[in-house]
Amino acid sequence: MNLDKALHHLKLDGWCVLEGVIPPSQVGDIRRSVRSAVESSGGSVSVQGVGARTGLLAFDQSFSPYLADRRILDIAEALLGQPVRISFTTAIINYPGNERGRWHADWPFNQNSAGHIPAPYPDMVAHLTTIWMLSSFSAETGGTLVVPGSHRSSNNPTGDNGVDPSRPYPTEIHAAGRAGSVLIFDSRLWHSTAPNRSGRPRVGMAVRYAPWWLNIDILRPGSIERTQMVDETGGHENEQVPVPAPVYESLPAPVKPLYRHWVAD
Ligand SMILES: O=C(O)CCC(=O)C(=O)O
Repeated sequence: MNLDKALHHLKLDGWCVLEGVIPPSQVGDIRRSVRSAVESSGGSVSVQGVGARTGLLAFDQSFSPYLADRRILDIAEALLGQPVRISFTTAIINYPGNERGRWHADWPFNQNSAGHIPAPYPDMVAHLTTIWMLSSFSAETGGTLVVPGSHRSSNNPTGDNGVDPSRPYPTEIHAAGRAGSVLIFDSRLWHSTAPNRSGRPRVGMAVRYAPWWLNIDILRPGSIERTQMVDETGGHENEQVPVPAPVYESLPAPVKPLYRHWVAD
């Protein structure tokens, strides 16, 4: 898919799939490496049967060369301006039999997060979510559920918009693709964890790309924003540990600018 077509889909549908971002010859090793990072680091569980590891880059760098894939950065720069930064790097494993998740839009549009743009939010692209298919995604394996076009709404089911977050939505579909593909969507798009009905874990990775002008410091442990809006209020918010300096130094040159803002002191 070329840039114009991808931008067209993102504008109208809110999502599209880029195929072959990780070559078939590499994706098996990366899947095993990410799975091992989740399982050896005691990753958190958000939905029953789903394993996750936030701040994944501190634990595993096997996938790092692909984060600066030109097709992804061209889309991100066209929609967000330059420079673009990575805000989240989280591994997600749907184990066979996992529960369905709840409809939500991602940070900063999730109204349950301490840091959010209050609904009704303005109609602009402010954050991009990518879900990396380290296993093949399908209706059977638990390919992410999306509601096409929902990014054009100024609210989402976390914001009491009349849609039950726990129930199927009539126009929902599964994002599907071969291992090595990347689902990219406007973070306002309504989406949900899907049940994995296959016999194998579905391994994925959520990487989010933010514009330079969006304040993401609430995600950083110890920041003023996090202290004020999460620690002092007891609110709920995602956390992304900073990248250790030796890990940052080891990153490929094109990837370093994406994490320069998030290196541990
Ligand atoms: O792993 C998936 O398919 C969906 C994950 C998700 O909903 C999220 O990271 O916000």
